[in-house]
Amino acid sequence: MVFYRSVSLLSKLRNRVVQQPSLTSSVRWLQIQTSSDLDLHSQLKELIPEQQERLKKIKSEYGKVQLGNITVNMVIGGMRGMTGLLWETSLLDPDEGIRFRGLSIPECQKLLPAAKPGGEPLPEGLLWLLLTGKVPTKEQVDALSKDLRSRATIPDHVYKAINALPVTAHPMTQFTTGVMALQVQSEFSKAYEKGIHKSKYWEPTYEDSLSLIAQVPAVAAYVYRRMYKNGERIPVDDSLDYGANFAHMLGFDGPEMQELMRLYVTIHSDHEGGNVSAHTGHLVASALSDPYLSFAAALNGLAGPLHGLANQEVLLWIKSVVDECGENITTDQLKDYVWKTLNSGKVVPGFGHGVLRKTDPRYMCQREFALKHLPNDPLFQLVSKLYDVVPPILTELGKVKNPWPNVDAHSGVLLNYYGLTEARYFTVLFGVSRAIGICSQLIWDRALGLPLERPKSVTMEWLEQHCKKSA
Ligand code: NMX
Ligand code: MLT
Repeated sequence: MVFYRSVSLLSKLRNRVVQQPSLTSSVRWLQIQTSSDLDLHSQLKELIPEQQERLKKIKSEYGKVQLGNITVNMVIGGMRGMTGLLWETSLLDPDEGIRFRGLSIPECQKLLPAAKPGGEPLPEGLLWLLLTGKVPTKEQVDALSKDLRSRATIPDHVYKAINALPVTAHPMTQFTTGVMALQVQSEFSKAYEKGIHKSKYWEPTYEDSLSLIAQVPAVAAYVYRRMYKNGERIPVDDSLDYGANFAHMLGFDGPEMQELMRLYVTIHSDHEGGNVSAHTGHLVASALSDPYLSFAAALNGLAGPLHGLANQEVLLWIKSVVDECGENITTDQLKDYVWKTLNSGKVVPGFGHGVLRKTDPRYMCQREFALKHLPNDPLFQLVSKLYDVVPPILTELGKVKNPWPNVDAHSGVLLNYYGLTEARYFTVLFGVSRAIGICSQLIWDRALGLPLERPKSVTMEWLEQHCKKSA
């Protein structure tokens, strides 16, 4: 039965690849899982040698091929457009948006196993896909869910470390502190101290990564419960999948909130390698810092308002619009409010992107979720109005490269609708999800033997002299 389903899915995918030739390279080794092996670790063990060979061949055959010219603007402009990282788990197209191992978000929604027929993808399935490049069966996803649940218990000192902070500390500070406290259990650090051979680095990295992914929801949920629900902890429920369990530990058990959490965790997981959090995690891990240290560093980048904190900023900004103008705001009032924000030297949160040049497909799938489940919610209607009002204004500014909404423009109103109203907490949810993408790539970083990251920097004087010489 599983075999026949797999074969038919495989042929659907093959058709897609044939219809869209530009995708063939990104889905070169994407397959539907045909093996009945339920163990992710042994699947990876099988895949790693072939991918190591592939990288060796790329190095020896194409090592000297140029990938573009580096300009002064790139060096002083945040390295935009400069290709400089190997990141296997996902690839971002400026117009089309993210593909996870070659699959777009709508394709993931169709192909990855769900908790119920036609439901949102299970994040464990995405984790399997990111790690192996293969779409797992429901049985494999269930086995991975079970493995993650078995790793989910958090040592007591983690709660104590968080409790040492004032309860008013920002939720991201509390969350990162919890992740740092988890670091004492790192298998990679212990193995390194004992002198592990470099060919085996990926194995303790895998152990740390899976444990970290398993444990971040409970750490995150504790931060939420401590800050907003008198510190009453809700334990893991062994009957629930990863996304539903996270919602449950936060205190939300409704089936729609469970579906939202599955979708949320899936779509925020990975956005190729150059975004601030992923790049930071990858950079820190390149020094052979273990996954806990690397991911905690990544979270500190995610906590910045131009990156993950934008999801908090969006809901706070939307609520400030409502406070000032009421829920039934007219288009002209909304335009005035956007201009007021811009004229006071602030950004309009949730709009723009460093790479994307169209509406973020992560925004679109959240919009579809809202149209299905909460079409009459006033804040959703305000978000829809902003979709009409903001892009022309940002375009009028003349300097914004992408006036369209990103993932953060939509997530807050969905969470708010289901009762998760505390905007300052939102970036923690993003962080839980991002553990899946960053840790998946860290395993491959070690499996492929990627080196210490160390780009060259220059001074303004160096630039002036270099440019005068080459003029
Ligand atoms: N509102 C106002 N100004 C903007 C916006 C915006 N939403 N987006 C870009 N600009 C400005 C930007 O500040 C820059 O101005 P200046 O030259 O005076 O410094 C100018 O437009 C050119 O910026 P871009 O090249 O279009 O964008 P860049 O790649 O530098 O930055 C973001 C990308 C995402 C940081 C930027 O669009 C932004 O600040 N957006 C709002 C914050 C946000 O939503 N961040 C979340 C991104 C997604 N995520 O989850 O991480
Ligand atoms: C992300 O998900 O990391 C953001 O969209 C930012 C980015 O890709 O640069």
